[in-house]
Amino acid sequence: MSETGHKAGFVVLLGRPNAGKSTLLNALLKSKLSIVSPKPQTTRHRILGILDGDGFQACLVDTPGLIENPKDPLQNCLRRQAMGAAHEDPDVMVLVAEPTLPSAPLLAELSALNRAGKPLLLALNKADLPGDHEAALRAYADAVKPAASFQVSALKGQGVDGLLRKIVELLPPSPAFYEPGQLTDRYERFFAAELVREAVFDLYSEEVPHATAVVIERFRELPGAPDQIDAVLYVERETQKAIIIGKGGKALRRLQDQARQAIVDFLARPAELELWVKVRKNWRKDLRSLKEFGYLT
Ligand SMILES: Nc1nc2c(ncn2[C@@H]2O[C@H](COP(=O)(O)OP(=O)(O)OP(=O)(O)O)[C@@H](O)[C@H]2O)c(=O)[nH]1
Ligand SMILES: [Mg+2]
Repeated sequence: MSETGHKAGFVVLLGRPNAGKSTLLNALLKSKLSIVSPKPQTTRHRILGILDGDGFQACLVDTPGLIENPKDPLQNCLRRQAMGAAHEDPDVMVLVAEPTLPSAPLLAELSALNRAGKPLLLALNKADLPGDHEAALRAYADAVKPAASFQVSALKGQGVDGLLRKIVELLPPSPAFYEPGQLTDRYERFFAAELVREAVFDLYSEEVPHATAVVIERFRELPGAPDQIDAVLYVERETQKAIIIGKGGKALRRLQDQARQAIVDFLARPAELELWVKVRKNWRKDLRSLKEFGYLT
């Protein structure tokens, strides 16, 4: 124990795309911080969510899904972000998995994560869905040898408190790393960009969400007036730009309305949002663009 008996540490949530890591982060925080979608490869950054509790501070890190075979430089960046978080000496790792039988190469990769000597917890998610949860739990547990396993539903909040109790038990004695009450280490403009991306994932299909990056060009806070936010959506091709804008600009207006509402809910204050769409040819393969958009660090 630290002198005050306080505990604190870093807890990395890892797993395949779509396993429910971001949903679990939000459930642990009881606050919507990380964007979520039914499509894989939604999260593109590490996202810190700071959870203060009675005598502890858990610094929870959501990560991009671990892609088995990256197909372009963006996917390489996502993989590197996630593996980097695993290798930066977290105090606890939480492997978030879906209740389906994992492939052998995936198990081999995941079991390697447990050689860092730090406790690894298994959170078999989506307990509310039908399936052979026991078989999936056994397959993962045999391969990765977690310190403890939990069946949870991040979506319904089931089992999340038990997982949190174990996380807190494993945190080392330490003073807090962040000021009490601080939820994250990123600026509001980062989350505004993420919420625009979340609306793109919700409203468009096929390649469009994955081919879209969002850059906030202006974020002005004005006393007594709504915030003014201007964002540019970068897509890879003219055809994608046409899809985003839609006939007579109808699709773009819908996107703007949905994203603005999400931003207002997040900021808890009025905001105006204006969107522009630009083509940056094949940006997912272009290292300069990946750097500019914050994916290559
Ligand atoms: N039924 C059910 N669905 C869930 C649960 N947790 C997450 N989901 C859904 O699974 C989908 C993926 O959730 P995310 O939280 O975005 O998954 P992720 O692991 O962060 O995905 P990436 O960011 O792409 O790696 C979304 O549609 C969630 O609503 C759960 O406990 N039960
Ligand atoms: Mg995610």
